[in-house]
Amino acid sequence: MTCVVLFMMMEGAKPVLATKVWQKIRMLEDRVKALEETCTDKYQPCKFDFEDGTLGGWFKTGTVFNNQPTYGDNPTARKRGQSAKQQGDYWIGGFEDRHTPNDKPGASQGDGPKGTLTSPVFKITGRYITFLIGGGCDAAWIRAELLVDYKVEKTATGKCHEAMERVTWDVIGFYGQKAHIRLIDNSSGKWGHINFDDLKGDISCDITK
Ligand SMILES: [Ca+2]
Repeated sequence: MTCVVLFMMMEGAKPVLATKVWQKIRMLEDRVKALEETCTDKYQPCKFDFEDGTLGGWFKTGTVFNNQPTYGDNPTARKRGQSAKQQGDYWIGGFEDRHTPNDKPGASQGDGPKGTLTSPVFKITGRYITFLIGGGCDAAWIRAELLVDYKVEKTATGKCHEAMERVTWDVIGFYGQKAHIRLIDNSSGKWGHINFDDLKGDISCDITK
């Protein structure tokens, strides 16, 4: 309130100036609050690489992700001629059906099954989010989405090749906001699957959940 009075008393100053100052103050307060939350024990930097052999709290619908994550370079195991180029041992492979090292190398479920896979909520704490993506290349049916407050803000898809390539998004415009990654497989046709791995960057997760 002090700021409003001061600016309105200044010669030539207009009420709209005070409004802009207050908007700026609120924005800074939001950023400080987000930073404070990130610095508490509750929120810690996190990544999602599936290396414990589980989906790690990702929520699935449909059936395509029932046997995920996939173990090893399964396309190479069945002599596909295209390496998945996964990070580590485990990744999301919508065509694959080899969940553990004990399952048959090279086994696949094909392009038929469909579904979605949504990450746990995370907080955006900086400029970049990065991940590996491969598989189908028609974003109308196969894609990864950035959801901010449950609204789709960015999308990416593969290149109709099993090899995953790294995609990096500039997310500074969503600093301090809560977000999810959602994988969409809504196709049973050729290249109707998504490959995904190694989501990381400027994100923090609530470690109490
Ligand atoms: Ca991995």
